[in-house]
Amino acid sequence: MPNSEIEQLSIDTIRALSMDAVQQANAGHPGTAMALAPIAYLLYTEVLHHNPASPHWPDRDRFVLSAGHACVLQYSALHLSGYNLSLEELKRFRQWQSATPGHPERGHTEGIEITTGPLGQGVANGVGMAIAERFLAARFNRPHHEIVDHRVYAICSDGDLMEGISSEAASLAGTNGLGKLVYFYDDNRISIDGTTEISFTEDRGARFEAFGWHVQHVADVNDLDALRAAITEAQAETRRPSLIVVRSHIAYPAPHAIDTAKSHGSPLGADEVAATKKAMGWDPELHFHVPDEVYAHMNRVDRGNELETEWHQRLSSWSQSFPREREVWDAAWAGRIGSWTLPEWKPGDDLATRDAGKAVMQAFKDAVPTMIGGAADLVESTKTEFTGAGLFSPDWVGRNIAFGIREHAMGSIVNGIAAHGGCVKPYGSTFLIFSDYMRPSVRLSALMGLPVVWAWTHDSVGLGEDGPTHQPVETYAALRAIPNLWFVRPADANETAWAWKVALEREDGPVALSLSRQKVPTLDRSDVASAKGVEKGAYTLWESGPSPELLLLSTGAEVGLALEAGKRLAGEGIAVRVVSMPCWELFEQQPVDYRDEVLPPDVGARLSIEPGVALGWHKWVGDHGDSISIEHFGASAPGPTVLEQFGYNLDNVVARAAALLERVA
Ligand SMILES: Cc1ncc(C[n+]2csc(CCOP(=O)(O)OP(=O)(O)O)c2C)c(N)n1
Repeated sequence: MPNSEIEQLSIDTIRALSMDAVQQANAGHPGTAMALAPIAYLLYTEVLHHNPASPHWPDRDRFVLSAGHACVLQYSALHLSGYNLSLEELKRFRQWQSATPGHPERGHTEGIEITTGPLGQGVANGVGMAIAERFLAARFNRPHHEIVDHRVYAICSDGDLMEGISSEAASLAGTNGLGKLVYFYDDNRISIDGTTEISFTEDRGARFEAFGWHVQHVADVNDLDALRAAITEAQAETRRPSLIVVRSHIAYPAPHAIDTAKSHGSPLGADEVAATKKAMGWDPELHFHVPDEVYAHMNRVDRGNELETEWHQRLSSWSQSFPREREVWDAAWAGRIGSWTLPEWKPGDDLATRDAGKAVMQAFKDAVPTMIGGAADLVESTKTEFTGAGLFSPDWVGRNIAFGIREHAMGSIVNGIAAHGGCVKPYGSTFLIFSDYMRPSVRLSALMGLPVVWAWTHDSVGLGEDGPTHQPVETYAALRAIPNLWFVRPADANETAWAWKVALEREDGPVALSLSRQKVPTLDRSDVASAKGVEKGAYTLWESGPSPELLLLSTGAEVGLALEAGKRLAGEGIAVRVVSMPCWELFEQQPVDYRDEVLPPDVGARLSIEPGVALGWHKWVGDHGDSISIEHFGASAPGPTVLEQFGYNLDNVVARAAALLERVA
């Protein structure tokens, strides 16, 4: 059946708005938005269970535009379906402080679920959302009480499927049978450098079938009935994720720009916009024009209110039957942590901070019953799991996700879980060195301000025999360079408990924990300050007396060494202070009085002790200070040997401190 007049007019309105917005901005990506207008039309008017008047309603369907460059498509659909996104904002596409930035940004534009743009990310984010949906459904639904039941739709492009992260995520989605996923793959065979024949030739559908997906093909994106039929089938398939491969022609129906790579990322030009409007039967003089009947046809506020009201009725009947569960539900959606008791360790309980981390996780496990996460096939080593809480699998919905060896997708999946809501503090874990494999997702977690935890272990050359490929050296500096990421390197077991507390309580961004493979001494808190100091990012751990002349600054496993050196130096009559600095970012947020109290400005003799590059330490040790650092890659040998050889031993710290004092005095 041909599309009805109003359907076609609505689709063409999306196309016209997309062309006009890009033309006005003189920047953006018109081609894909124009071509995919029929999918956006169907999603926003017929398919999505959403409420434009209430974009955060928990049981809404989620939509992810993984091909974030085509965001003008989504902005047009949001506007037309009644979200709080005005035509004025479309006219200000890509302008300073507009609600229509160059790629979709979570928290910036109502109706945008997640920040996309780095290709491939959205594919994995959606997998995270589907994991969250399934977990929450298993946790809260009861027979005849389905309060969690929604789908995750996404649009992805050639670039998304070329990026390896999408294969990682799709493989995991297939393994877990995430049947609530419905992805559209825009098979337009064009990317920036031209035809995809030069770079991307395998059978994508077959690849997804091999991943365990249910794959369908639609020969023409403009055939609404074919799209509808495929969507209905995808929805009916509950045991496998669905991919709908849709053939489209970029920039359709522009007479000259169609099927050209140029239309991917450049405005069509005024003449081509006019020619396209003519081809659609539109007046080329009209810009940002929305026919009244299109507003009337596409607005979904009433329908959305109905859907949401109906869900609230289900929720309240469930709440009456299960009042205790309702409390858990409310805490989960508010991101609230229940009360828990921090484990405490005594001097002599020497253990690796990764082992302390494991104990801490069991201590707060019940305080965050909807916290889920896992490691990239390293639970044996990272020790990050909720013991007894089961595995997340097609047959059993436990709290421990086996991400497999897929760090990049793990990062984005965790971001997707957090963006979904309801699963408090999702986490991902691997060796610190492999944070490099997750860096794009970690950066996005910081950009979005997502409350996630990155738990990284084996956090220095002290890991030993695995050698330089596994030994982080530049990694602390690289992570500290990411804005809005808190990087916490606790000194001992008790600091680890406080570090986890900080991580659980942060609401507006990610916290990275850096934990040791090797045992570290548990500091005697009757002799040194309380580990609560972690909450301030840095604190005076110990000092020989008032008015120090020398500051020893350290993090993580090396704090014990700094303390020993401090005591030796004090024995030699030097007024020394040892400062534990587990989290620079938190310390930077403290009032200047506190910072000056911990690091008195008039003390120039400051020595930092951390087994990584000195980059960044200048900020704390100042012009006169010094750093015991590692400015080269590590080496394969037992950990104590490597540390010893690189200067992390008592004699060297004492000698370097003495030399520094002599120079500065
Ligand atoms: C990780 C990443 N690498 C590169 C880019 C830059 N980039 C944006 S769109 C694009 C090509 C996209 O081609 P395709 O995915 O087929 O999108 P279409 O042309 O169909 O819109 C590239 C390379 C990006 N956004 N993300």
